[in-house]
Amino acid sequence: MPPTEPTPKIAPYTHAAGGWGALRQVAVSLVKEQVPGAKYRTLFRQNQPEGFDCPGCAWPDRVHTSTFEFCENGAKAVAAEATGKRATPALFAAHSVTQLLAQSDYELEEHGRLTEPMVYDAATDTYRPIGWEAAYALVAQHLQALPSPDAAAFYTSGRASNEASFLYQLFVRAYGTNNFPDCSNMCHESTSRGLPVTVGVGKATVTLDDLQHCDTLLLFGQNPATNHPRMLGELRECAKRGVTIVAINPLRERGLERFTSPQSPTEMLTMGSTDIASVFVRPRLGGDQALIKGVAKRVMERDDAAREQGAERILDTAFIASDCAGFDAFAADLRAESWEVLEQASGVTREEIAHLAEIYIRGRAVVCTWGMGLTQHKNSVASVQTLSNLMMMRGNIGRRGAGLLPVRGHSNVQGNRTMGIENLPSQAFLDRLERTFGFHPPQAPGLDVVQTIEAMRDGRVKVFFGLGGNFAMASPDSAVTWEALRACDLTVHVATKLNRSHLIHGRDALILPTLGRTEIDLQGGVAQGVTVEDSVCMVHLSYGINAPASEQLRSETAIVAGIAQATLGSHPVDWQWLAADYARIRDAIAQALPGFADFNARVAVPGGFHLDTPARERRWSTASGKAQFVVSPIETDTPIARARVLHGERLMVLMTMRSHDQYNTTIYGLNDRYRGVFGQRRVVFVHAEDLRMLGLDAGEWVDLVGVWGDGVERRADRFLLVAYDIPRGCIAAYYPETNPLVPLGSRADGSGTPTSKSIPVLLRRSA
Ligand SMILES: Nc1nc2c(c(=O)[nH]1)N[C@H]1C(S)=C(S)[C@@H](COP(=O)(O)OP(=O)(O)OC[C@H]3O[C@@H](n4cnc5c(=O)[nH]c(N)nc54)[C@H](O)[C@@H]3O)O[C@H]1N2
Ligand SMILES: Nc1nc2c(c(=O)[nH]1)N[C@H]1C(S)=C(S)[C@@H](COP(=O)(O)OP(=O)(O)OC[C@H]3O[C@@H](n4cnc5c(=O)[nH]c(N)nc54)[C@H](O)[C@@H]3O)O[C@H]1N2
Ligand SMILES: [Mo]
Repeated sequence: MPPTEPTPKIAPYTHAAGGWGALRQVAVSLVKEQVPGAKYRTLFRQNQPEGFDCPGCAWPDRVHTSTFEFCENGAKAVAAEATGKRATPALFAAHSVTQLLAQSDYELEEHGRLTEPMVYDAATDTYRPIGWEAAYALVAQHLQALPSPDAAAFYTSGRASNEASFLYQLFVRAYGTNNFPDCSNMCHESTSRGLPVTVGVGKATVTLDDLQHCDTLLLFGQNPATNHPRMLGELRECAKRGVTIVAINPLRERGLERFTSPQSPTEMLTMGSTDIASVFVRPRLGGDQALIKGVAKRVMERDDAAREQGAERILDTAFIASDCAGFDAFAADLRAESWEVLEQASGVTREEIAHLAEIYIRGRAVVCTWGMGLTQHKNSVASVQTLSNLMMMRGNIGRRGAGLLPVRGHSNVQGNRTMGIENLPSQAFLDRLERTFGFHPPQAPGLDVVQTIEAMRDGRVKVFFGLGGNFAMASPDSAVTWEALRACDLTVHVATKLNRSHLIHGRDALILPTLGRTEIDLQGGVAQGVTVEDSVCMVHLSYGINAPASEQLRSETAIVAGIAQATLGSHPVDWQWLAADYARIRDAIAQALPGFADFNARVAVPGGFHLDTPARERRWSTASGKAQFVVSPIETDTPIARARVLHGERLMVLMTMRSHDQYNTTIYGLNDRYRGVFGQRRVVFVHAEDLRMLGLDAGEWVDLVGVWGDGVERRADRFLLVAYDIPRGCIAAYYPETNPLVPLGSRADGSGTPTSKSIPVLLRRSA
């Protein structure tokens, strides 16, 4: 049974984010997951020195946390992993794969933790148990039989530890391919491809310390109350300090308005709250590039005026002269850009843009953060680069209290990349692997997520291996993705819980159950810690504290080592020896990767260490050796613009986003409390005027019909219309229900990220 509230309803939420509502939800999820009493202490060891790193999100911790860092959604993530429910072989014996496929995604995960390795048996259409060694042998046999290593693809979701991911990439490269599709490709790739061009590193240039010293915070395209709740604590401190906080988001997200801190007894008792953002700027979907460019243009205009009047300059001319390249072309492009184009493309008036520019100019130390609202559009790389250019104009990078803060999703997605989970590895990285391990790594670029789907569909990739995640549900264009997975010779999933990806399988298929981060990982009788890297590049240790969900579980590191040994023998390293003590893997990492010297010693310090980001020290690892200004034209002939010509004002641009009760494809419940949605997920948020224009009423059911223009029919049926405060022409609905609408061919320029937040659709009244 899905976790329905008594009756589905839409009821605007009028309270602050956090507070008692959040606390009550923690109790609800502990009871629902049947978490055994002894494990409640799990919650209190989350993100504390000597506890485990929360598997929820990648928001950093303050080093000296003394009290329980409360977070409702972190607690839900922990409860989901510490659940008392089990998906044992009996479940698979009682249900064929076809029967399981008929269950909802919620029901699949609700079966609880996987307990034994399972192999697909076509004769009975069921999964049945298989021993670990036999499972490794089956993978090895398939990999060895492929015509080329490039006929296999190795997916990673962002929870794998540094140790597991390092060993994984070493194995895959020693096997012979760079085919590393990963969740980043669908997430912050526009950041990871965009920033290296401008500032030389695709990561944050700030630490939490900088948040304590900034005076202005610009938050782009992020919903922290739901997705990074611990960030609200920092925002609250900033607000109390008088920091000017601007939320740039088509939606007025509740957590950006007001927040009651569960850490604050006074606020909890007085039902008080802290106002967070003082200013809201609401671009239309995908309008950020034009908005940011407009702010930059206004900064130029103000500087031009200041120079003429002999007043104090607005630009940080010293920084631009000493550290930057390409400024003149950038400035010329800004001066030539038309305000009409910028207003039209951003959906924000010139006056509002000027107001935002004044806020930016007044800031002596500006930090800007961003999430998926900035990265999942066609022009996302340009948006990220224009944003970093705007920050460079006033020297807001590499200075205390100022800098760039892309807020990552999965708890170790950033560490995965650092470890080499990267389909486009740099030559320097490959050379270091070669020097350290004495084998010649593959040099050709590998496939990303979308390219992997295309290659499986076309028969060029025959083995799909997933280290975590839910590829079938998280990927775009579900019909094509499913067809692609089903065309494989072998699909393998290392997972904690059952999900649909395990049921959309190849001819042979394996489910390999693994330890979660909250669980004690014993190797040779010794508890192992793993390391992770958060959004501000702090690397620290994480120790599980719960007993494993089943005695048969193996760690991801052990599973990778087992498969590597079965496939390659002890080449180029003794896999089992490395995996027997994770400190050995960290020694190998220290040898192979820059920045990790003395890894074991440095990570033993509580709180861990900060991984050097050169831009923070104003060292620029760019092609020019300088912080690079980039000219980004505003594109007007886009697929959406063409669809608008065809469909007029009836064309709606859809963003797919997270509700409060989900972790990506894992659905915890059916409420989206802060947006006033209860007991249901198939809702679509539309502006009241657009409803009137379309002749539709709130409360009616509609089908969403894709109009990407490639002749393929894409639709998602039966969504409840909700009148909502959202810019005209823009609509919103939840992921992953809407993934069938995301066209495989609709990708961000320069990063290949599926454009999950700008999908052209029409609304049709359901039959
Ligand atoms: N509880 C919980 N925590 C999570 C996750 C989860 O599912 N549940 N997922 C994790 C992962 S992998 C990630 S990547 C992060 C995601 O965290 P977010 O980046 O917050 O993800 P979304 O829910 O996709 O929300 C995107 C936000 O961007 C806004 N937005 C959409 N389009 C635009 C636009 O064109 N411009 C602007 N300026 N804003 C826009 C939306 O209104 C929304 O507020 O959270 C991580 N943490
Ligand atoms: N339309 C649309 N699509 C999107 C997005 C969007 O905003 N809109 N967002 C994109 C983003 S930002 C991301 S990051 C991707 C997410 O894509 P994924 O990372 O592939 O998806 P998740 O839902 O996070 O994966 C959940 C599964 O991971 C497994 N799991 C959980 N913990 C562990 C663990 O410790 N080890 C292992 N091995 N397995 C574990 C469980 O079996 C669980 O079912 O989706 C992307 N897809
Ligand atoms: Mo993500």
